[in-house]
Amino acid sequence: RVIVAVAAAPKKSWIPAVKGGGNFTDPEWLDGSLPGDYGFDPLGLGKDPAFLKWYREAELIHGRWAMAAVVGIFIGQAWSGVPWFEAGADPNALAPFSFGSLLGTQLLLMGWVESKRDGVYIPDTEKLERLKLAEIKHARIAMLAMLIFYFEAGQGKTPLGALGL
Ligand code: XAT
Repeated sequence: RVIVAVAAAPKKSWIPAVKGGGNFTDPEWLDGSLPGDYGFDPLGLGKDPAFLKWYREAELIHGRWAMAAVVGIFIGQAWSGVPWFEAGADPNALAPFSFGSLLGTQLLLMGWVESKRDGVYIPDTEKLERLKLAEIKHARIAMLAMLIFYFEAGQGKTPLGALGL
């Protein structure tokens, strides 16, 4: 146990260490075993291990949707000129492609992904941990981006518009 503690890199914390010791110590339920654990849980939501597992699952799923959404919001508007928050408003608006091409594209892309399912690529542990950390970091920044997109939309602004594009 001692050897592990000595060998492991010091865990990064969300709050810089305060000289002379602050009031912040990482909660013991955040032991660094989860990728992207910086000891941030002031409300203690993850105290119960079952909840912690559930919250991590929710964080990942929200993050993956948000990552897809951020890309979709940029590409959708660049492609069609329609802001993401108006895309569903016009019942007469048509997608710039037919249902057939949508279905065909879907079949090709999903078929390709599914065909990869058997010979699953399993990176070595070190690489896997790096990828997991990258995923959770990208997921978090995408969720933050979505939050900002919502505020922007409240002012009638789009991400592309706000960038002056
Ligand atoms: C608190 C304390 C606790 C520790 C900790 C804490 C903080 C939590 C925070 C959570 C923030 C979550 C966010 C999630 C966003 C403080 C409680 C860590 C800060 C911001 O002790 O918990 C539609 C049509 C359009 C095209 C397209 C479309 C789809 C959009 C989708 C968006 C998904 C967004 C998500 C955002 C999550 C359909 C609108 C692409 C799918 C999942 O035309 O936009």
